[in-house]
Amino acid sequence: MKSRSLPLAATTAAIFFLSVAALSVGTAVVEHTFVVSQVNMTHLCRETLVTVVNGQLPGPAIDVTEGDSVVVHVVNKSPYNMTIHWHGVKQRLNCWADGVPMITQHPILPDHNFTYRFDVSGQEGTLWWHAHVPLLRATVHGTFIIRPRHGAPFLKPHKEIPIVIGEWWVEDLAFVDTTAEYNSASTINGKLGDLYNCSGAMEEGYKLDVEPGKIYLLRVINAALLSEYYLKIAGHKFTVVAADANYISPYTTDIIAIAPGQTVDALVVADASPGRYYMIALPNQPPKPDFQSPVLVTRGIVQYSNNHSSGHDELVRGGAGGSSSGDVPMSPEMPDNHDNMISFYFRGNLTSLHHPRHLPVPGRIDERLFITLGLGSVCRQGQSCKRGDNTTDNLIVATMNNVSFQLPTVSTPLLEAHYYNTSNMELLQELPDVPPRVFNFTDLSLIQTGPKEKKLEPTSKAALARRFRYGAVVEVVFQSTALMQSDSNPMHLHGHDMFVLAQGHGNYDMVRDVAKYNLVNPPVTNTVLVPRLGWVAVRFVADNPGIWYMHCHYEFHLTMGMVALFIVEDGPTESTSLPSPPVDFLVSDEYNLQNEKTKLPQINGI
Ligand SMILES: *[C@@H]1O[C@H](CO)[C@@H](O)[C@H](O)[C@H]1NC(C)=O
Ligand SMILES: *[C@@H]1O[C@H](CO)[C@@H](O)[C@H](O)[C@H]1NC(C)=O
Ligand SMILES: *[C@@H]1O[C@H](CO)[C@@H](O)[C@H](O)[C@H]1NC(C)=O
Ligand SMILES: *[C@@H]1O[C@H](CO)[C@@H](O)[C@H](O)[C@H]1NC(C)=O
Ligand SMILES: *[C@@H]1O[C@H](CO)[C@@H](O)[C@H](O)[C@H]1NC(C)=O
Ligand SMILES: *[C@@H]1O[C@H](CO)[C@@H](O)[C@H](O)[C@H]1NC(C)=O
Ligand SMILES: *[C@@H]1O[C@H](CO)[C@@H](O)[C@H](O)[C@H]1NC(C)=O
Ligand SMILES: *[C@@H]1O[C@H](CO)[C@@H](O)[C@H](O)[C@H]1NC(C)=O
Ligand SMILES: *[C@@H]1O[C@H](CO)[C@@H](O)[C@H](O)[C@H]1NC(C)=O
Ligand SMILES: *[C@@H]1O[C@H](CO)[C@@H](O)[C@H](O)[C@H]1NC(C)=O
Ligand SMILES: [Cu+2]
Repeated sequence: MKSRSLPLAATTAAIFFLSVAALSVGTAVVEHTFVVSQVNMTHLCRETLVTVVNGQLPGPAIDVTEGDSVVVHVVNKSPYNMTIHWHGVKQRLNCWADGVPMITQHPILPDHNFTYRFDVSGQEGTLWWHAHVPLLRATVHGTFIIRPRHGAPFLKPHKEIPIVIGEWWVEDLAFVDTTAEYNSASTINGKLGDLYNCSGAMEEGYKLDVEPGKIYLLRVINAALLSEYYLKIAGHKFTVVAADANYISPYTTDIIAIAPGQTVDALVVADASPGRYYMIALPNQPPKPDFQSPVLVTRGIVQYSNNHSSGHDELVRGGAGGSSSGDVPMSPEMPDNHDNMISFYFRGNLTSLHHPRHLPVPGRIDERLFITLGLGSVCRQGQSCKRGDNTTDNLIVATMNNVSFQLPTVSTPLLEAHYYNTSNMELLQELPDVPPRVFNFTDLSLIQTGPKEKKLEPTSKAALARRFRYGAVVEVVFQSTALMQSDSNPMHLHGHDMFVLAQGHGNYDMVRDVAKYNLVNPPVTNTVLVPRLGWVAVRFVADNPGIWYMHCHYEFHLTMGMVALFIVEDGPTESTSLPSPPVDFLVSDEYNLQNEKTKLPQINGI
């Protein structure tokens, strides 16, 4: 192991201002230590063992200014393999820090450490971090805020408030069956709220104190595994100003739709009559015949401070009169949880703000992909099996263009194999540009109900990947299908932002739908929601060499294989090529030595 002494401050952040001349004035190195461990937390009358960072849920916030460098020492005291992904951080020329196990790095084993180092330049806004290990991201996550160096293009808020929407699972996540179980509650900033109680004791809810007339910036993050959420605050409106750390032309609405992986920044003016107002987050879902999950609403309270009184108790009881009378806070009217049009319209109303950070949409297209998202079945064992109502032979998997992702069994992470030209890369199978067969993708009769493993479209598993030349402009149309179910799909691309050109219902029709493209000011995001029984067209520039995970951010679609790797090749120069791994990055032989294993893969050059 390369010896490198980690700073021992095992808590929170230490910020060092560098005097090194090479760095531009004012940039800092922001250093954190993340101790991942298990703690007992009690909710809903049950004690649950949860994996968290620094004993907190949500975990520690990272707060930096554009241009800063970030150093995070992860100390894994949990019994699980761990990696941390910096969701939405582009990691330009630094794919090594992207945090995907066996793609960009070896997992951090229990009782081992790993240090992430990266710069946050050229982007600003609300992002987040989370474990990139199945399910554990439900409790291993936190905010990642990049402040603009030269001010944001909207009114300076009085306060900035993170609103992290999450889920509480009473089961130990390590043992959750990814196809059958649901969370037990939804949460806002880790709190379940007063819609949940046990033995008569209500769960604590999130409380936001506001002062009349002041402006608040809500930094909303959906850290949930399962659902898109609708967020409302009674008596108040939101003005959306950013999404996925890209500015949005101010859009005023009384409801926010946010899918797993996404962030929305919205200004809220405390302009209602002083009182108390519920903030409600409602998960949505497709209607029947899709399988119906329990509707787990959570709520917090926005309460006006009353400067005529001094005590806390007075504040909690709320101000006099107004629209929220007495002790009962005013509730927002929530839509039906099957109303997916609210999400569709919310997204349809977003356009990017004219801002120096926003580049024009590239006009030329070098590569076109049409990717269908669905479910299929593979044989549990062997090449062939009986299909039909027999529930033992088939396994349900999630697919892109009729192939389900399966990590090849390799001992070297793929990025390392790619960089050092070792042989593993032959194990990858090319993601087809189009699905193998055209059918009515959104035909409702394809939705399967009843027993889960009925006869399904047979499909296959492979390590799906697609290569792009450096600088290629890629257009991807994602098409949700009705194969077995009619879920939407929040597709997340690592290392790049995407221009979201258009969305629609039904089957994408190239001739008809190109006319709907917004090539002027489309929103730019790292996660795009493909509507249920519909499609989305995106464009991105493959200008960040490395191997990037591209996947659905619904945890169960992800674990079931709705993944592909986008490999961006090196450009012609050093500044367009993936550099060598960072000095303290353990490549496989070092990692294996550290873990006292004996079989070493052959690595050149180190
Ligand atoms: C959690 O609680 C269980 C049972 O109460 C106990 O055995 C265990 O040691 C606790 N674990 C931690 C990490 O506190
Ligand atoms: C953790 O990672 C090691 C090394 O890659 C692997 O051998 C082991 O199976 C992993 N453990 C789990 C629980 O995934
Ligand atoms: C991990 O970091 C902690 C805290 O800095 C240190 O005490 C421990 O020795 C390190 N463990 C390893 C395996 O390097
Ligand atoms: C507790 O929850 C149940 C239903 O889940 C509800 O009927 C009851 O009124 C709640 N109790 C309190 C004190 O809120
Ligand atoms: C209310 O009180 C707080 C602190 O007690 C003060 O900072 C704030 O300016 C006051 N707001 C108004 C509207 O008077
Ligand atoms: C914008 O939102 C409004 C209100 O929900 C809706 O009627 C309209 O169709 C939306 N516009 C687009 C382009 O989606
Ligand atoms: C499943 O298949 C096995 C072997 O082919 C058969 O014995 C069994 O009865 C079948 N079960 C059902 C529910 O059809
Ligand atoms: C990998 O192969 C490429 C092209 O063949 C070559 O340019 C590069 O130097 C090789 N990298 C290493 C680390 O050997
Ligand atoms: C596809 O299926 C949908 C829903 O079942 C139906 O409304 C539509 O007409 C079908 N389209 C074609 C081209 O058959
Ligand atoms: C998917 O691929 C399988 C082979 O793996 C094939 O049998 C099936 O017909 C394909 N389905 C579609 C919808 O293309
Ligand atoms: Cu999905």
